[in-house]
Amino acid sequence: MKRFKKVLTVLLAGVLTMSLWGCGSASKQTAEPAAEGKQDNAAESDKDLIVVGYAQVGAESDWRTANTKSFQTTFVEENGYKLIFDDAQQKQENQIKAIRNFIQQDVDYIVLAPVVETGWETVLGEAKEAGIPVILSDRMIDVSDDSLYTCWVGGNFIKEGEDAVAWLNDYLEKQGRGDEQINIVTLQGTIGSSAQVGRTKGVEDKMPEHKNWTMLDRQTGEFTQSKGQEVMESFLKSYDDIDVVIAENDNMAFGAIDAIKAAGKVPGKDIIIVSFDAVKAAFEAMIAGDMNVSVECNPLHGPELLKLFRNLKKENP
Ligand code: GYE
Repeated sequence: MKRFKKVLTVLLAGVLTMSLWGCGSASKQTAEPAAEGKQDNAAESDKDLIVVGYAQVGAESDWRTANTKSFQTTFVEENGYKLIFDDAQQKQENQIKAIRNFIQQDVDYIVLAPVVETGWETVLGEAKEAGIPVILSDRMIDVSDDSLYTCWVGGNFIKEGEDAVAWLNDYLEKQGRGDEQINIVTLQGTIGSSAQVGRTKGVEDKMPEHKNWTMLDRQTGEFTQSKGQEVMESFLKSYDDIDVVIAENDNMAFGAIDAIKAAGKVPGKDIIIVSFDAVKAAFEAMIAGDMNVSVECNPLHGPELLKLFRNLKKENP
Protein backbone atom coordinates (compact mmCIF):
# COMPACT_ATOMS: atom_id res chain seq x y z
CA MET A 1 0.00 0.00 0.00
CA LYS A 2 2.98 2.24 -0.47
CA ARG A 3 1.44 4.41 -3.16
CA PHE A 4 -1.49 5.32 -0.94
CA LYS A 5 0.92 5.89 1.87
CA LYS A 6 2.91 8.46 -0.09
CA VAL A 7 -0.17 10.33 -1.26
CA LEU A 8 -1.71 10.30 2.19
CA THR A 9 1.48 11.40 3.84
CA VAL A 10 1.41 14.60 1.85
CA LEU A 11 -2.35 15.08 2.25
CA LEU A 12 -2.43 14.49 5.96
CA ALA A 13 -0.05 17.35 6.41
CA GLY A 14 -2.02 19.70 4.19
CA VAL A 15 -5.66 18.84 4.71
CA LEU A 16 -5.53 17.89 8.36
CA THR A 17 -4.05 21.15 9.50
CA MET A 18 -7.57 22.48 8.89
CA SER A 19 -9.51 19.61 10.43
CA LEU A 20 -11.44 19.50 13.69
CA TRP A 21 -9.16 16.95 15.23
CA GLY A 22 -6.32 19.12 16.39
CA CYS A 23 -4.28 18.11 13.42
CA GLY A 24 -1.02 19.90 13.31
CA SER A 25 -0.06 23.52 13.15
CA ALA A 26 0.20 25.67 10.04
CA SER A 27 3.93 25.04 9.98
CA LYS A 28 3.62 21.27 9.94
CA GLN A 29 5.82 19.52 7.43
CA THR A 30 5.32 16.22 5.71
CA ALA A 31 7.07 13.05 6.71
CA GLU A 32 9.38 11.80 3.96
CA PRO A 33 7.85 9.22 1.68
CA ALA A 34 9.16 5.67 2.04
CA ALA A 35 12.34 4.93 0.13
CA GLU A 36 11.78 3.26 -3.22
CA GLY A 37 12.50 -0.44 -3.37
CA LYS A 38 12.04 -0.86 0.36
CA GLN A 39 10.98 -4.32 1.41
CA ASP A 40 7.31 -4.68 2.34
CA ASN A 41 7.36 -6.99 5.32
CA ALA A 42 4.11 -6.70 7.26
CA ALA A 43 2.29 -5.69 4.10
CA GLU A 44 3.82 -8.43 1.96
CA SER A 45 1.22 -11.11 2.57
CA ASP A 46 -1.64 -8.59 2.60
CA LYS A 47 -0.79 -6.57 -0.48
CA ASP A 48 -4.09 -4.75 -0.68
CA LEU A 49 -4.45 -4.00 2.99
CA ILE A 50 -3.30 -0.82 4.67
CA VAL A 51 -1.17 -1.85 7.63
CA VAL A 52 -1.54 0.16 10.85
CA GLY A 53 0.65 -0.40 13.90
CA TYR A 54 -1.12 0.76 17.06
CA ALA A 55 1.05 1.45 20.11
CA GLN A 56 -1.60 1.40 22.83
CA VAL A 57 -1.02 2.57 26.43
CA GLY A 58 -2.22 -0.60 28.16
CA ALA A 59 -5.42 -2.01 29.61
CA GLU A 60 -5.59 0.06 32.79
CA SER A 61 -9.21 1.20 32.59
CA ASP A 62 -12.65 0.62 31.08
CA TRP A 63 -12.03 3.66 28.85
CA ARG A 64 -8.86 2.04 27.52
CA THR A 65 -10.62 -1.26 26.86
CA ALA A 66 -13.31 0.56 24.88
CA ASN A 67 -10.65 2.45 22.94
CA THR A 68 -8.82 -0.76 22.05
CA LYS A 69 -12.07 -2.40 20.97
CA SER A 70 -12.87 0.59 18.81
CA PHE A 71 -9.60 0.12 16.89
CA GLN A 72 -9.88 -3.67 16.73
CA THR A 73 -13.39 -3.59 15.32
CA THR A 74 -12.69 -0.74 12.87
CA PHE A 75 -9.33 -1.57 11.33
CA VAL A 76 -10.42 -4.95 9.98
CA GLU A 77 -9.89 -6.68 6.66
CA GLU A 78 -13.34 -5.86 5.27
CA ASN A 79 -12.53 -2.18 5.75
CA GLY A 80 -9.20 -2.68 3.95
CA TYR A 81 -6.93 -2.67 6.98
CA LYS A 82 -4.65 -4.88 8.95
CA LEU A 83 -4.09 -3.77 12.55
CA ILE A 84 -0.96 -4.71 14.45
CA PHE A 85 -1.81 -4.05 18.09
CA ASP A 86 0.67 -3.59 20.92
CA ASP A 87 -0.25 -3.22 24.61
CA ALA A 88 2.57 -1.35 26.39
CA GLN A 89 1.37 -2.06 29.92
CA GLN A 90 1.59 1.64 30.74
CA LYS A 91 5.35 1.74 30.08
CA GLN A 92 6.89 4.23 27.68
CA GLU A 93 9.89 1.97 27.03
CA ASN A 94 7.50 -0.71 25.75
CA GLN A 95 5.89 1.79 23.40
CA ILE A 96 9.30 2.80 22.06
CA LYS A 97 10.07 -0.88 21.40
CA ALA A 98 6.71 -1.33 19.68
CA ILE A 99 7.32 1.66 17.41
CA ARG A 100 10.75 0.27 16.46
CA ASN A 101 9.07 -3.04 15.62
CA PHE A 102 6.50 -1.28 13.47
CA ILE A 103 9.29 0.53 11.63
CA GLN A 104 11.05 -2.79 11.03
CA GLN A 105 7.84 -4.29 9.70
CA ASP A 106 7.49 -1.27 7.44
CA VAL A 107 3.85 -0.59 8.34
CA ASP A 108 1.92 2.07 6.42
CA TYR A 109 0.97 4.06 9.53
CA ILE A 110 1.89 4.18 13.16
CA VAL A 111 -0.83 5.23 15.60
CA LEU A 112 0.55 6.19 19.01
CA ALA A 113 -1.47 6.75 22.20
CA PRO A 114 1.44 8.06 24.26
CA VAL A 115 1.71 7.04 27.93
CA VAL A 116 3.39 10.35 28.76
CA GLU A 117 4.01 13.56 26.83
CA THR A 118 7.81 13.80 26.87
CA GLY A 119 10.71 11.71 25.55
CA TRP A 120 9.54 10.92 22.01
CA GLU A 121 12.07 12.77 19.84
CA THR A 122 14.46 9.90 19.08
CA VAL A 123 12.01 7.17 18.18
CA LEU A 124 9.67 9.45 16.24
CA GLY A 125 12.72 10.76 14.41
CA GLU A 126 13.37 7.15 13.37
CA ALA A 127 9.79 6.79 12.11
CA LYS A 128 10.12 10.02 10.15
CA GLU A 129 13.41 8.83 8.68
CA ALA A 130 11.65 5.62 7.57
CA GLY A 131 8.87 7.67 5.94
CA ILE A 132 6.11 6.31 8.15
CA PRO A 133 3.51 8.87 9.25
CA VAL A 134 2.74 8.89 12.97
CA ILE A 135 -0.80 9.72 14.05
CA LEU A 136 -1.30 10.53 17.73
CA SER A 137 -4.43 9.16 19.33
CA ASP A 138 -5.97 10.11 22.69
CA ARG A 139 -3.04 11.88 24.39
CA MET A 140 -0.61 14.44 23.03
CA ILE A 141 3.19 14.66 23.04
CA ASP A 142 5.41 17.56 23.97
CA VAL A 143 8.07 17.93 21.26
CA SER A 144 9.62 21.06 19.82
CA ASP A 145 9.67 19.60 16.28
CA ASP A 146 6.05 19.16 15.29
CA SER A 147 6.98 17.47 12.02
CA LEU A 148 7.53 14.34 14.14
CA TYR A 149 3.80 13.60 13.99
CA THR A 150 1.20 14.17 11.32
CA CYS A 151 -2.03 14.52 13.22
CA TRP A 152 -3.69 14.16 16.63
CA VAL A 153 -7.17 12.80 17.46
CA GLY A 154 -8.05 13.22 21.13
CA GLY A 155 -9.95 14.94 23.92
CA ASN A 156 -9.79 18.43 25.43
CA PHE A 157 -8.62 17.49 28.91
CA ILE A 158 -8.28 21.03 30.28
CA LYS A 159 -11.89 21.72 29.32
CA GLU A 160 -12.94 18.49 31.06
CA GLY A 161 -11.27 19.70 34.28
CA GLU A 162 -12.98 23.08 34.00
CA ASP A 163 -16.34 21.40 33.37
CA ALA A 164 -15.89 19.28 36.51
CA VAL A 165 -15.38 22.43 38.60
CA ALA A 166 -18.39 24.15 37.01
CA TRP A 167 -20.54 21.11 37.84
CA LEU A 168 -19.27 20.98 41.43
CA ASN A 169 -19.97 24.67 41.97
CA ASP A 170 -23.48 24.26 40.63
CA TYR A 171 -24.15 21.17 42.73
CA LEU A 172 -22.92 22.78 45.96
CA GLU A 173 -25.05 25.87 45.29
CA LYS A 174 -28.13 23.70 44.77
CA GLN A 175 -27.39 21.83 48.00
CA GLY A 176 -27.20 25.16 49.84
CA ARG A 177 -23.49 24.58 50.50
CA GLY A 178 -22.18 27.39 48.30
CA ASP A 179 -20.50 29.23 51.17
CA GLU A 180 -19.37 26.21 53.19
CA GLN A 181 -15.71 25.27 53.63
CA ILE A 182 -15.19 22.47 51.08
CA ASN A 183 -12.21 20.11 51.38
CA ILE A 184 -11.15 18.30 48.22
CA VAL A 185 -8.70 15.50 47.44
CA THR A 186 -7.63 14.48 43.95
CA LEU A 187 -6.71 11.06 42.61
CA GLN A 188 -4.51 11.93 39.66
CA GLY A 189 -3.90 9.85 36.57
CA THR A 190 -0.50 8.73 35.32
CA ILE A 191 1.76 11.69 36.06
CA GLY A 192 2.93 13.35 32.84
CA SER A 193 0.13 11.97 30.66
CA SER A 194 -2.00 14.53 28.81
CA ALA A 195 -5.16 13.30 30.52
CA GLN A 196 -3.59 13.92 33.96
CA VAL A 197 -1.85 17.17 33.02
CA GLY A 198 -4.97 18.65 31.40
CA ARG A 199 -7.55 17.56 33.96
CA THR A 200 -5.35 18.71 36.87
CA LYS A 201 -4.74 22.04 35.14
CA GLY A 202 -8.43 22.57 34.31
CA VAL A 203 -9.34 22.12 37.98
CA GLU A 204 -6.37 24.10 39.30
CA ASP A 205 -7.02 27.07 37.02
CA LYS A 206 -10.57 27.39 38.37
CA MET A 207 -9.82 26.80 42.08
CA PRO A 208 -8.99 30.48 42.87
CA GLU A 209 -12.56 31.40 41.89
CA HIS A 210 -13.77 29.38 44.87
CA LYS A 211 -12.14 30.87 47.95
CA ASN A 212 -13.94 28.49 50.31
CA TRP A 213 -12.53 25.40 48.53
CA THR A 214 -9.27 23.80 49.71
CA MET A 215 -7.30 21.15 47.85
CA LEU A 216 -6.09 19.03 50.77
CA ASP A 217 -4.00 16.60 48.76
CA ARG A 218 -3.26 15.19 45.33
CA GLN A 219 -1.68 11.84 44.52
CA THR A 220 -1.53 9.56 41.55
CA GLY A 221 -3.69 6.45 41.38
CA GLU A 222 -2.19 5.56 37.98
CA PHE A 223 -5.66 5.45 36.37
CA THR A 224 -6.32 2.03 37.96
CA GLN A 225 -9.04 0.92 40.35
CA SER A 226 -6.68 -0.84 42.78
CA LYS A 227 -4.29 2.11 43.09
CA GLY A 228 -7.24 4.51 43.34
CA GLN A 229 -8.57 2.50 46.26
CA GLU A 230 -5.16 2.33 47.95
CA VAL A 231 -4.57 6.09 47.69
CA MET A 232 -8.10 6.87 48.87
CA GLU A 233 -7.59 4.63 51.91
CA SER A 234 -4.53 6.65 52.84
CA PHE A 235 -6.36 9.96 52.27
CA LEU A 236 -9.14 8.80 54.59
CA LYS A 237 -6.58 7.98 57.26
CA SER A 238 -4.86 11.36 56.91
CA TYR A 239 -7.91 13.64 56.66
CA ASP A 240 -11.13 13.27 58.60
CA ASP A 241 -13.08 15.98 56.79
CA ILE A 242 -13.00 15.20 53.07
CA ASP A 243 -16.03 16.66 51.25
CA VAL A 244 -15.14 15.88 47.64
CA VAL A 245 -13.00 13.39 45.73
CA ILE A 246 -11.96 14.34 42.22
CA ALA A 247 -10.85 11.12 40.50
CA GLU A 248 -9.19 11.73 37.15
CA ASN A 249 -10.90 8.64 35.73
CA ASP A 250 -13.82 6.38 36.53
CA ASN A 251 -11.79 3.34 37.55
CA MET A 252 -9.97 5.27 40.27
CA ALA A 253 -13.38 6.60 41.38
CA PHE A 254 -14.63 3.00 41.69
CA GLY A 255 -11.63 2.25 43.92
CA ALA A 256 -12.33 5.38 45.98
CA ILE A 257 -15.98 4.37 46.40
CA ASP A 258 -14.89 1.00 47.80
CA ALA A 259 -12.45 2.68 50.19
CA ILE A 260 -15.10 5.14 51.40
CA LYS A 261 -17.62 2.35 52.02
CA ALA A 262 -14.98 0.33 53.89
CA ALA A 263 -14.33 3.37 56.10
CA GLY A 264 -18.02 3.44 57.05
CA LYS A 265 -18.93 6.53 55.03
CA VAL A 266 -21.48 6.93 52.25
CA PRO A 267 -20.03 7.77 48.82
CA GLY A 268 -22.15 10.22 46.87
CA LYS A 269 -23.52 11.72 50.13
CA ASP A 270 -20.87 12.06 52.84
CA ILE A 271 -18.25 12.47 50.16
CA ILE A 272 -19.09 13.83 46.69
CA ILE A 273 -17.51 11.82 43.87
CA VAL A 274 -16.47 13.73 40.73
CA SER A 275 -14.99 11.65 37.94
CA PHE A 276 -14.03 11.56 34.26
CA ASP A 277 -14.67 9.23 31.28
CA ALA A 278 -18.38 8.32 31.77
CA VAL A 279 -17.99 4.60 31.04
CA LYS A 280 -21.00 2.27 31.41
CA ALA A 281 -20.11 1.25 34.97
CA ALA A 282 -19.98 4.94 35.93
CA PHE A 283 -23.61 5.34 34.88
CA GLU A 284 -24.45 2.31 37.00
CA ALA A 285 -22.62 3.89 39.95
CA MET A 286 -24.49 7.17 39.39
CA ILE A 287 -27.83 5.33 39.24
CA ALA A 288 -26.89 3.56 42.49
CA GLY A 289 -26.10 6.97 44.01
CA ASP A 290 -22.44 6.13 44.68
CA MET A 291 -21.03 8.56 42.12
CA ASN A 292 -22.25 12.11 41.56
CA VAL A 293 -20.90 13.02 38.14
CA SER A 294 -18.57 11.79 35.40
CA VAL A 295 -17.36 14.22 32.74
CA GLU A 296 -17.60 12.55 29.33
CA CYS A 297 -14.52 11.63 27.34
CA ASN A 298 -15.19 9.64 24.18
CA PRO A 299 -12.87 6.63 23.57
CA LEU A 300 -14.29 5.66 20.17
CA HIS A 301 -11.45 6.95 18.03
CA GLY A 302 -11.32 4.09 15.51
CA PRO A 303 -14.18 5.27 13.26
CA GLU A 304 -12.85 8.85 13.34
CA LEU A 305 -9.49 7.73 12.02
CA LEU A 306 -11.13 5.46 9.46
CA LYS A 307 -13.24 8.35 8.17
CA LEU A 308 -10.15 10.44 7.93
CA PHE A 309 -8.18 7.83 6.00
CA ARG A 310 -11.13 7.14 3.67
CA ASN A 311 -11.81 10.77 2.84
CA LEU A 312 -8.22 11.24 1.89
CA LYS A 313 -8.19 8.08 -0.20
CA LYS A 314 -11.38 9.14 -2.00
CA GLU A 315 -9.64 12.30 -3.09
CA ASN A 316 -6.66 10.27 -4.30
CA PRO A 317 -7.89 6.85 -5.38
O1 GYE B 1 -9.42 8.89 31.12
C1 GYE B 1 -8.36 6.85 31.48
C2 GYE B 1 -7.36 6.13 30.70
O2 GYE B 1 -6.08 9.12 28.18
C3 GYE B 1 -8.34 9.83 28.19
O3 GYE B 1 -6.61 7.14 30.06
C4 GYE B 1 -7.37 8.75 28.49
C5 GYE B 1 -7.40 8.29 29.95
C6 GYE B 1 -8.75 7.88 30.49
O4 GYE B 1 -6.64 5.23 31.39
O5 GYE B 1 -9.41 6.07 31.94
